[in-house]
Amino acid sequence: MKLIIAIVQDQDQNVLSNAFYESNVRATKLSSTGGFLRAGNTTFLVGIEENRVDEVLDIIKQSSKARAQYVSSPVNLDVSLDVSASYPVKVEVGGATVFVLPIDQFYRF
Ligand code: 2BA
Repeated sequence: MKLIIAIVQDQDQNVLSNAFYESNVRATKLSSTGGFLRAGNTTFLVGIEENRVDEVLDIIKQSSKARAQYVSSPVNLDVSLDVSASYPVKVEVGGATVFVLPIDQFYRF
């Protein structure tokens, strides 16, 4: 058995939830926040048999899109005048960040 942790953008979470449901994949959805953009994203926990890991990875791949986001980055224009401004920096986010971990034991009591 494996634990798949998938971090996706909030815009994709509904599509992914539905795809898991239709494929009979059990998942838990957590609201999370990215450390870099400090924007909301969604983390899915999926406990799955080893022979279904590739199937789950395919579902995640199909349901997650990469998108460009812009972050305001402070820039100092002139050190001597201490004038600072910010300019938008383009960041490519996603599709999905996925970890696959071994599970030692799994119980449902
Ligand atoms: P955030 O941390 O908000 O990062 C959003 C996007 O900003 C990242 O997209 C990446 O393109 C960029 N980024 C992140 N850290 C950066 C840095 N130090 N310098 C320059 N650009 C940076 P993704 O890589 O697709 O990541 C999407 C979200 O997945 C992340 O949101 C974070 O919540 C999670 N994530 C990504 N890598 C992770 C890791 N190694 N461990 C845990 N969570 C991770």
